[in-house]
Amino acid sequence: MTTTPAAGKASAASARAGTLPLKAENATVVAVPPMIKETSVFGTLTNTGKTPVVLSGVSASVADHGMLMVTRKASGGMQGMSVARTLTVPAGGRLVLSDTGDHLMLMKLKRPLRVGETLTLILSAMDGRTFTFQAAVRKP
Ligand SMILES: [Cu+2]
Repeated sequence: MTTTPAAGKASAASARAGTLPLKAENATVVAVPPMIKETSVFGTLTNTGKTPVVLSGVSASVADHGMLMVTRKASGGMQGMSVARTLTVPAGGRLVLSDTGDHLMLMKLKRPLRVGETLTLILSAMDGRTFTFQAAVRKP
């Protein structure tokens, strides 16, 4: 008789979920003055896989937490950004992260960022897969 506890299977699958089929280009963390405790992350994500990658989170050791953001024109013509539960990188396609569109944010920075330093960021998907990439701190 073989039994496979569903919960155990799920957590093991999550631990072994692996790496998302993504590439990051021009990944940039916007340099902010030391008193500013949040910043944005821009760049281009390319999905080299055959299925969409649905991102559900971002993290970095320099920040308390990260957020996925979208920027949309509101009815008054002003641009407003809001938190998104997911961002999707289409199969074989790209997601451009910019100040006028989708982007990532790092919140409650634990220390000032230095222009020119490289930070490690981790994107995660609903299925537990992750993608670790480097982003340079640059002035906007
Ligand atoms: Cu933002």
